[in-house]
Amino acid sequence: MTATGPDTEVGQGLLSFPPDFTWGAATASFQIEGSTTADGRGPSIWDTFAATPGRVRGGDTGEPACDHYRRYADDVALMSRLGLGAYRFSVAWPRVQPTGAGRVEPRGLAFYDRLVDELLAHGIEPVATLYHWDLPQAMEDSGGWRARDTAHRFADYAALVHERLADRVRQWTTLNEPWCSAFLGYGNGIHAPGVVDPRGALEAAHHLLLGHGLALRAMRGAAPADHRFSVVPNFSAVRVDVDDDRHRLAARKVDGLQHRIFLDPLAGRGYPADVVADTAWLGDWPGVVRDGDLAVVATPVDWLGVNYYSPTRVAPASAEHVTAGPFAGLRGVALLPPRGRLTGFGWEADARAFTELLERLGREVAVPLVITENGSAFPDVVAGGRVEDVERTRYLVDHLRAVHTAIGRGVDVRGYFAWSLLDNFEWAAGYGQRFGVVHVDFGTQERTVKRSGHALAEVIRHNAVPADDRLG
Ligand code: IFM
Repeated sequence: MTATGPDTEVGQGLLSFPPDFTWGAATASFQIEGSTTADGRGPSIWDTFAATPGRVRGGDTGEPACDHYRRYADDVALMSRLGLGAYRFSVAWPRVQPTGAGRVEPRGLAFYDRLVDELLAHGIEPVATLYHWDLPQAMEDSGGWRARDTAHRFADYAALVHERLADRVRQWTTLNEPWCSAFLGYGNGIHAPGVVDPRGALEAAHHLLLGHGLALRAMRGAAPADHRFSVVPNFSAVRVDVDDDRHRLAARKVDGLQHRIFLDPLAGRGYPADVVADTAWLGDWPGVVRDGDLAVVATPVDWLGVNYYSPTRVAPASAEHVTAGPFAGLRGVALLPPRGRLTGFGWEADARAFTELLERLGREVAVPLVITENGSAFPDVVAGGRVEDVERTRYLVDHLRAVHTAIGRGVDVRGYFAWSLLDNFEWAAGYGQRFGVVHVDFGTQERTVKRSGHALAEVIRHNAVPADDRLG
C-alpha cells in the first residue's frame, strides 16, 4: 500500500491497475477460526449471542467455522496459490485477553505469531485488524461499548498486540465497521450483544471512536516509522428516486447516521450538527463526549479502509415515522427495498454506486483509500470438484472495474481485498450465506477454489481486470 502512479491505461482489452496496487482477501477471527475454547480463549459476545436460541439462523455458532485456528498453514498456502499479495485478518481480543483486561493469554498471542510468520514466509503482507466484533463477554458484562472504560481497555489490548507483532506487521486497522458494532449491536440488536437501545447505540459509537483514537495513539507512540494505521467504516451509497428537497433531506439523514457520524469526528469536525439535532429526541447522547475526546478521535490515520457491498434506498416519510431496522432512532425516513440485480443475500448489486462512493470519498477524505471488503453472497453448488459461481464472479469483476474507473478519475485507491477468502460464519445468518472466493465444506473442511477465486487470481496475475465480460 505504497504510493500509486497514474498507470491506469487500457491495453489489449485489459484495464490495468497501478503497478504497486495491493491485492488481497479478508477474513475475521470469529468468522473463520473455530476452536472457540482452545488455548485459554475466553468467551466473546458472539459466543453468547450464538448460544441464545433464535439469535443466529439455524442455531449456528462459531464452531467449527473454517477450523482456521488449526488449518491456518494450509490456508496460507492456498492464499499463496491464489497469488495474494496481502491478507487482512483480525485478532480475537478474547484469545489474547480472555476477560478483555489484565491477564494476557500467551497461547492466544502465539497463534497470531504463527499466522504472521507463515504469511511472511509466503511473501504475503499481513494486515491486522484489532477489532472485528468479538468483544470479550466480560467487557460486555461491565457495560460493553456503552461504557467508556471499554475504550481504554481496547487501547491497552491494541498496544500489547502491536508490541508483540510490530517487528513483522506494518499495516494496522483499529476497528472494522464501527457502525455495525454500535447500531446493529446496541440499536436494533440483530447482532451481538443483541441490545435494543438506540440512544445506547449512539453512546457506543462515541466510545468505539474514542477507543480507536486511544489505540492509535498508544500504537503510534511505539511504532517504527514505516507502520501505517487505519480505521475501516462500512459505506453505502444512499439512493433516492426523486431529486427534490424532501428526498435529498431523507438521503442526508441516512448518510449522517451511517457515514458522517464517523467521518466528521475522524476528520476533526466533531459530530455533525444535523445528526445531533435529529437524534436529540433520544436524549443527550453527546453528553458522553468529554473534553479532549474529539481531539483523540481525530488522531490522524494513514489510510482509510472502505467496506462496500450495496447501495441503500430511502424516501421521505412523515416527521413522526421512526425508521425501522438498523437506523433505529432516525425519524422522517423510510428505507426502501433493494431492487434490480440482487445477490443471494438480497443485497442490491450496483457497481456504479461504488464508483460514485469512491469519488465522493476521494473528494472528502484527506488520506489514501484501500478497499478492505467487497464481495457478494450466493448459494453455491460443488459439482465435479468445481464451483461455477458465475454471479459472484460477475459481481467481483463489475466492482473491480468500478474501482478502476474511480482510479482513472483521480481517486487515490491503493488496494483491494475481496470479502471473503473463505465461506464463513456470516453472523446472524450463520453458515447460510457464502461470501468466499473459496468454497468451504463445513462438514469435511475441504476447500475448493471457486470460479471467482480463479478470476481473482487471474486479475492479480495481470494486475488488470478485463474490459469485456471474459471473466464476468
Ligand atoms: O461478513 C461481513 C463482515 O464481517 C463485515 N462486513 C460485511 C461482511 C458481509 O456481511
